[in-house]
Amino acid sequence: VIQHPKIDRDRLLSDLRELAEIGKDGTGVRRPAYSEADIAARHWLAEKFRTAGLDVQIDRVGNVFGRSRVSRALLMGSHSDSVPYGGWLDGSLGVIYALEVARALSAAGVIGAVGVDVVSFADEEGMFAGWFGSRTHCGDFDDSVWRKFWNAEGVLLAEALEAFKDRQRSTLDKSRNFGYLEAHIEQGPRLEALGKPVGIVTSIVGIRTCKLYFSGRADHAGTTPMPMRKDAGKHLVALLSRLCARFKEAAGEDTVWNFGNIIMKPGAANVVPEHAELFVQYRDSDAKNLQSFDAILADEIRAANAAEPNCCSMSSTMATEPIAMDPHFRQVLRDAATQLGHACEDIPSGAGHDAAAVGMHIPIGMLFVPSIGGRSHTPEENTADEHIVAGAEVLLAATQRLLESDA
Ligand code: HGY
Ligand code: MN
Ligand code: MN
Repeated sequence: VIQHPKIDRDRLLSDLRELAEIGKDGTGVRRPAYSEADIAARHWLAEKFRTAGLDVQIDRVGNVFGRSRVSRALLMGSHSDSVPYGGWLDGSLGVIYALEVARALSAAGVIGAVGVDVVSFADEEGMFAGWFGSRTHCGDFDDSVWRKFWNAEGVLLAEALEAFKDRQRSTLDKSRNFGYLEAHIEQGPRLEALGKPVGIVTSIVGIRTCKLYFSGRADHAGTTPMPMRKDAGKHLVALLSRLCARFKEAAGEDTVWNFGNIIMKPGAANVVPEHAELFVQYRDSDAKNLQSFDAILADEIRAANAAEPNCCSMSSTMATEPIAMDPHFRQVLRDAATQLGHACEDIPSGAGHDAAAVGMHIPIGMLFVPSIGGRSHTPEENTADEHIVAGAEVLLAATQRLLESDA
């Protein structure tokens, strides 16, 4: 018997809160990729997917899938890893939404020829490499990168992946997954300011993330005369201050940039730094602005090496282009929100999402719910329960329409 599918509000909220217990840190979570808590959360999800009647796979890089037992399905989900001191909803919301939608559709007897596949991608936050799980699943990373990326603790990606060494690889099956739908908290202040519970994402920014390495020579900081020093830190600071000035000069209206970490080694007040690292990231939805920043960075590295041969090198962990959402998915999300009487607004995403990686291969759509105070990537991150429930209802209605239109 086909019934009207319904979000179970209590089950949705309690699953979200239970997941937030894993790696809980105050009001937030600490589940950086492949930490004990991240892996525990993946096993917890696998059990939830199994109980929902989905076929479970944890793959070779830790992506967790719960697949409907049909040959065609809409892929839905997000990620369950977090930044080092993250909030409880970033990523988790989209995964639990997808699970709840799959449960609601199957309880109502709606899943016929076309179903829902639920996923939690691994290392979305790029503790090793941004969107690592989704990009690997989509075939855009081969195993050579396992030996090229480290996390901030100096753990090699290949070593972190030992936890999944007995697992099979997964590959995006385009004949099965005809699209990918991801819901997420907005992580910014716009929906709240507009007083609207739902955002229909228009595009995701392009992102460049890289590390700059500086080399010098360790020496006694009290006895080595200034002209004799090879100071890696001095090169870093000089280049950083030039980047600050030139980025500001070249920025478009919406360009953002960040210097997320500085490392000096050996790291003592009385030792001249032998080695230094600077994390640089910039984002824009206009590819031209990204290219001007690329050029400035390359130019400054050249200038540093001209002043002191081989003192500076760069390695990029992410260089993605802006990507637009599928117009049909956007329309279906908008219709679903309208049908349910939830006000919605078109909104670009300044945050990166797995959808951007998957969207290189199949159509994508994204829905946002408001973030209280616009806060995210901090334990302060939160969303009102009523908005959490509203977003799930819109996602459910949109999913049902997408399944019907594909069937
Ligand atoms: O960094 C980001 O934009 C995202 O939260 N992964
Ligand atoms: Mn995040
Ligand atoms: Mn996220």
